[in-house]
Amino acid sequence: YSAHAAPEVVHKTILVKAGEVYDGKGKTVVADPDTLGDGSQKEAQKPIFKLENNATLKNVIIAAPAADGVHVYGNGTISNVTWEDVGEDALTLKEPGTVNITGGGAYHAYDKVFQINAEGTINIKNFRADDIGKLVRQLGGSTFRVNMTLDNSDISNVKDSILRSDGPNSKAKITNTRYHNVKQLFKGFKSSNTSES
Ligand code: DGU
Ligand code: CA
Ligand code: CA
Repeated sequence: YSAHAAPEVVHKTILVKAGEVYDGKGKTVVADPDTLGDGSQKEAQKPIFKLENNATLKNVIIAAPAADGVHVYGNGTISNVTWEDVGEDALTLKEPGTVNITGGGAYHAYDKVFQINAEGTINIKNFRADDIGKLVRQLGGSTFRVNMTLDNSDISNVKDSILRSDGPNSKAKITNTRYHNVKQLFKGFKSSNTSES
């Protein structure tokens, strides 16, 4: 007897269609390493979840291997999702949109947690992250406009920085957040585009 159900092994990316809600009701999922990816730093792994525009993902624990996590195409709502052991990265914004991430957390990301590959906004609130490289990374070398906010969160053991961009047009704001052993809050922004309070 065990109090915990075995994790659900996802063999093929789960599609959450435009405007729909996927409620995991607290279940744990892992990637099939043979079909989605082993969660290492190898590129071109597949996501466990693909969210179309205005889809919602909630109440899911993503354990190892986590492959390429969650891909968001447009606006997305992520609520109470925990990445126990981040794969290549945890979530990627693939097409312009706003992603609202509330509750949950991300642990043991060798490099990036949230990867932003398109113009947009990422709002992170009531989040916990520990043992990560970066919490948010705008695609290296890109100059499209990204707006990052982090509020009421608890962030520890960050090797590089919490919010990272190379884009002179991007903005970053951190409010009401606790840190422990964080190398840098912001990296690669114009300093007039950052604020912390
Ligand atoms: O060399 O293209 O990390 O979407 C850089 C790569 C990198 C992306 C990104 C991602 O920026 O692979 O996973
Ligand atoms: Ca990558
Ligand atoms: Ca990736």
